[in-house]
Formats: sequence, C-alpha cells, structure tokens
Amino acid sequence: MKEQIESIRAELEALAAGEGPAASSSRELYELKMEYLGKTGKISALSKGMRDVSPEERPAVGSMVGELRKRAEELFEQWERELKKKELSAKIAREKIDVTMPARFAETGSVHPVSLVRQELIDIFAGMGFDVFEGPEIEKDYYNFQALNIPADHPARDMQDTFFITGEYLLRSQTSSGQIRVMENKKPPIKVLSPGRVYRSDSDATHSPMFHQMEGLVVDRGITLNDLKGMLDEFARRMFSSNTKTRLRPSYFPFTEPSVEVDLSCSNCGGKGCRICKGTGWIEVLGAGMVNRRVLENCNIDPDEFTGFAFGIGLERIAMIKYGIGDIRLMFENDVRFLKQFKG
Ligand code: 2NL
Repeated sequence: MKEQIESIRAELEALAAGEGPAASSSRELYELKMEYLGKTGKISALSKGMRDVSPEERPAVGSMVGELRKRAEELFEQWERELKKKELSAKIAREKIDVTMPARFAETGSVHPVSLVRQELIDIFAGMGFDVFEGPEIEKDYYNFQALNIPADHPARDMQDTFFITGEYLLRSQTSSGQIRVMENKKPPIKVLSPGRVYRSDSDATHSPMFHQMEGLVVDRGITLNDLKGMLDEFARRMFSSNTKTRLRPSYFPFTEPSVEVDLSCSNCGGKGCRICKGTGWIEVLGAGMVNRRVLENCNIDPDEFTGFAFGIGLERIAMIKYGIGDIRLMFENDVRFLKQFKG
C-alpha cells in the first residue's frame, strides 16, 4: 500500500518537476485529473483499499493518502491555471486586430440623373405655383388618345407606337392622360405638373421604350401663348443659366393649336455653335402649345371662356443635354461607374 502511494506521488512529482502534463486542452487535462482524482481514479482506489490495511497502520497510511490527495489537487489546480493562461494568450494572439489597417468603407449610392432632373424641374415649377399630379401608368385608350383629340383613325397614332394591353387598356404614351383626368374633375384655374413614366415601342441611342416625361398644364381666363413664352423663359434661366434664351418654332400636335417646338440657346457655347448644338446655337428641348379647344370641350370646359397652354418635357433628354450624356441607354444599364458620377 505504501509503495503504491509512493509510486503515484512519484508519478505526479515527475510531471511537476518537468513542464507539467502534456495536456494541450482543458479537456485533456480534465481527463488526466480524473485518472487520479475521479471516482474511479487511482487515489480514490487507495481510499477504498484502506479496508485491507491493519488497524495499527491505518492512521499513518490514512494520512499519507490524505496528503497525496491534497498534493494532487494542488498540482491540478496549478496546471489548470497555467493552461488557462496559455489558452488565453493564444486566443489573444489569434484574434489580434491591427488598428493601423485602413477602415473598410460601406459603398454609398448616388441619385440617378433622371431623379436629379425630375426634382430640379419640380422645384422650379412648384416655385411658380404648379401642383403635382401623377396619373396611372396603365391607362384607358380614351384618356391617352381620344380625349386628347387623337381619334382611332388619326395619323398621330402612327407617330407613337403604343404598347396595348387589351383593346381598351394600354401603357400610357404621354402623361397628358393624367391631366385630362385633372380637367374632368376640377374647374379652372388649373395649374398642374404631371411627371411620370411613359411607354413607346421605340429603341435606339436617343429613344427608350420607357422614359420619363413631365407635362405642365395651365388653364384659366385669358391665358395666351405669351404666358407660355414667359414661363418657358423663366424655366430656361433657372434650369440652365441666367442668359439662356428660348425660341418657338411652329409644329403640330393634335392636342394643341397652335403647337410649337421650343429651343433653348446652347448653354455649352452660348449660342455661337458647337458640337453639342450641332453648330446651330440652339437645342430642341420640349414641345408645347395652346390647348386645342376640342380637348377643353372633351373635359366640359368652355373654350370660349377659358384658354390654356401645355408643354411636355422628356426628362432623359434634359439629363442628356445637362450632363452631356451621349446615349440614353446608359441611363438604364445600372452601371455604377456611370451612375456614381452624378451627385445630388
Ligand atoms: C413632347 C410634346 C406636349 C402637351 C404635351 C398637353 C396636355 C393636355 C392638353 C394639351 Cl391635357 N397638351 N400636353 C402639349 C404639347 C406638347 O409634349 O414632345 N413631349 C415630349
């Protein structure tokens, strides 16, 4: 019995004299501890063996076992402490953060050029007293064509290839359809701005099957072409520069009479002629005119009492002119290298 005690003590002291047990994890060390101090461990076996020790020797042997147990507990406590310390410093080394590394920045978006132009136009026209009204994109043939004096057999229908959904419903080809709804529901004075998506079956460098339009409509007593011209002058100065001039050329739309194309003096060359204005000094930016009396009649507004003007602007076209964008398709490709060049 005494030899057994001594041999176990020698085993433990040998470990203590060296670099401690080879356990590389708390789990391994725990298993080793159980070999000695566990319920079925070597030291517990000694306690059980006390039964076979003679009564005379029992106190001496008993105290030897007790001391061995104490020493073993002491050693394992020490080894556990050391292992924990080693594990912690390994974890700290592993998770070390280099605070001198450059930070990772989150990518921020930017406002789409069409949204920039849209907001700028709304700000300008809202400043002149226009209300904003957005009608539906899926529209009735009546509001998109008939009410605007474009009957089923009118040649203007060939000018715009329209996306029909059914015989009666279509994707609106102009935002004027929403303005007809305004005139049906409200009597003059009317001063409304209708921005929104419109659809035409057309696609090349300057046409997209979906694009954005902003139409304006003013109806009241005594409205003349002069009011249109004055409002356009103010718009051109605010949108481009204070010395931008406007020029009206005769044109044709079924919903206006007379109708005009509106040119602005080229803000790139100041009117001298350059690549942007193709040497003419003028850039065509919108269509407009006096509301056709038939359109007013369709909305139960008496054309002998009230007159009005209307205009339609393509937002992509304004963005292309303003930012020098050569191809409309760039605006629908969602390439961030293109998009992030425009900051609001
Ligand atoms: C263009 C030309 C235009 C209108 C739109 C309009 C609306 C009503 C009555 C009469 Cl409710 N006219 N809108 C008038 C003239 C031209 O747009 O080239 N847009 C891109």
